[in-house]
Parts: sequence; C-alpha cells; structure tokens
Amino acid sequence: MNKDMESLRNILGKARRICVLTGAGVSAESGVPTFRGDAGIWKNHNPMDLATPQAFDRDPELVWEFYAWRRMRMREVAPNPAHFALAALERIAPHFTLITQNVDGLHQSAGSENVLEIHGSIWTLRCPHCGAEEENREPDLPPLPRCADCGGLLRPGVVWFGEPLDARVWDRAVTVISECEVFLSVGTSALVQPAASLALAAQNVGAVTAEVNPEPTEQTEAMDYAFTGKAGILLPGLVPEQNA
Ligand code: BJW
Ligand code: ZN
Repeated sequence: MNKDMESLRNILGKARRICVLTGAGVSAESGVPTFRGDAGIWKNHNPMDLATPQAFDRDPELVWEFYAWRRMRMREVAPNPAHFALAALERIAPHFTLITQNVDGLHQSAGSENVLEIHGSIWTLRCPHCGAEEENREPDLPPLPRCADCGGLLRPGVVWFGEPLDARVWDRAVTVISECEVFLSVGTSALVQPAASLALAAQNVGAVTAEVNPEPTEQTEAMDYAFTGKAGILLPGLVPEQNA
C-alpha cells in the first residue's frame, strides 16, 4: 500500500480523467455529522424509521421533522478545505467528475461544477404523486409541505434505503468511472451500495485508486494508495501546483 502523497499528487497532475467519490466524512470538518460511528446520526436515530419510503408513508411528520432539523444545521455550515481542494483539483484536471453521496450541497458552494449527487439533495423537494420537483432553501418549511401542482405531500429529494438511485445520474457515474484513470474515495465508510461498488468498477478499468479516511474501511486494503487522516488536512496536499 502506497502512502506517498507526492507520488499521487504527480499522478493527479498528469491524469486526464479523474473521478472522486465523496461521503459524509468530507463535510465532517464543516460540522455536518456523519451517519455511522459513535458520533454518527444512526447512533441515536434508526434509519429504518427515518430514511425509507415506508417510514415516510407511516409517519411523514416524524421524517420531515428529522429533515427540517438537518436542513437547519446544514444552512449554518460552510465548505471546509477538503471541499475547496476538490474544487481546485477540478480546475486543473482536463476531465473531472465529483460523485458525491452527500446531500448538503457544500461541494457546489466551494465551487465544484461537475457534481453528480447520487443520493439527491436536501435542498430539493419532490412530489411522489405527480413527480414535480422544486428547489427550496427556506429555513421555515411548513411541517408537511404540499405540492403547488397537485396538492400532494412533498418529500425530501434524497434517496432512501430500498430506493433506486436516479437512473440518469447513476448511469452517468458508471460511465465516467468506466473512463477514469484515477479514482479517489474520500470520507466514506464504503458500506452503502451501489455507491461503494464504484471503487471496484474503477479498479476493473485499471484506474489508480486512492482513499482518504481517518479510519480503515473494507476497501482500504484493495486501494493503490491509502492516506489515514482528515480530508480537510490531507486533500490540500494532494492538489498539484497549477503550473507545475
Ligand atoms: C472522515 C472524516 C474526515 C469521518 N475526513 N473522512 C438491507 C435492507 C435494506 C437495504 C439494503 C439491505 N442490504 C443492502 C441494502 C441496499 C442498501 C445498502 O447498501 N445498505 C447497506 C447499509 C447494507 N442500499 C440502498 O438501499 C440503495 N438503493 C438500492 O440499493 O436500490 C436498489 C433498488 C433497485 C431497484 C428498485 C428498488 C431498489 C440506496 C441507498 C441510499 C442511502 N441513503 C442515505 C440517506 C440519504 C439521505 C439523507 O442524507 O438523509 O445516504 S443513508 C447514508 O449512507 C447517506 C449516505 O450518503 C450513505 C453513505 O454514508 P457515508 O457517506 O459513507 O457516511 P458514513 O457515516 O457511513 O461514513 C463516514 C466516513 O467518513 C467514515 O468512514 C469516517 O471514518 C470518515 N470520516 N471524519 C475524512 N474529517
Ligand atoms: Zn404534485
């Protein structure tokens, strides 16, 4: 396992096609809690009661309460050096795609442009009845927001357990991975499918693979490079000099 940051920085500086997969750990240093682990959201909240379509059918008020709380917290946070480093990497690389599992929008706030939000966005509301979608960053949503078109109960525009990912977004992710030369996984436990399968797909097309995470994951051993530490500390050191 290679731990030489300069070596990966050189590879990133020469690569034409770079894909990055991010997870909740990238936003941790901004103050957004992760899901798993001792300080994670799922430590005190059962995902089956809050992040499934069945939970929403059963008790939409509870689910909305959870998402209203998350929205409130996410409104108050700002991108950290990890988000900015990935935005800088995008400006250097000829082809760069950021595939994120995060729903907080912090990559875009940091200036990332080519972003695939494979688990949706907490700033989108969707009508399960007529399919209408609206962007909404209001702090004060009504407890049970209604669709302006059909009056149906709106839901958060995120992907819950047991739901398929948006096919267009996922197909795009699979396509860019099939063409990528370097694959970087940052701040994800790599436990949730199908997102976690992207690392293997990248490996299968011969991409150089790398991981940044303070904790080992099930994928660490299989990576070409693995860096142990916080994304906000390590990622700025992986961005090549612009004119080097
Ligand atoms: C740092 C750091 C720092 C900390 N710097 N790093 C049994 C029952 C039901 C479903 C399944 C089942 N078995 C398998 C499934 C499938 C399921 C799944 O994978 N489950 C596994 C958990 C077992 N997947 C799905 O259901 C998916 N859909 C699907 O499979 O559809 C199939 C289908 C096809 C056709 C028809 C119907 C269905 C959908 C998955 C959706 C996941 N949704 C969530 C919620 C999103 C909305 C919201 O935010 O509320 O997405 S769950 C949650 O997990 C969220 C995340 O995006 C996702 C991944 O988590 P992530 O980002 O990896 O965070 P953590 O907390 O796990 O890890 C953080 C990491 O950061 C850690 O490693 C830390 O060490 C690290 N870290 N500080 C760098 N400073
Ligand atoms: Zn509607």
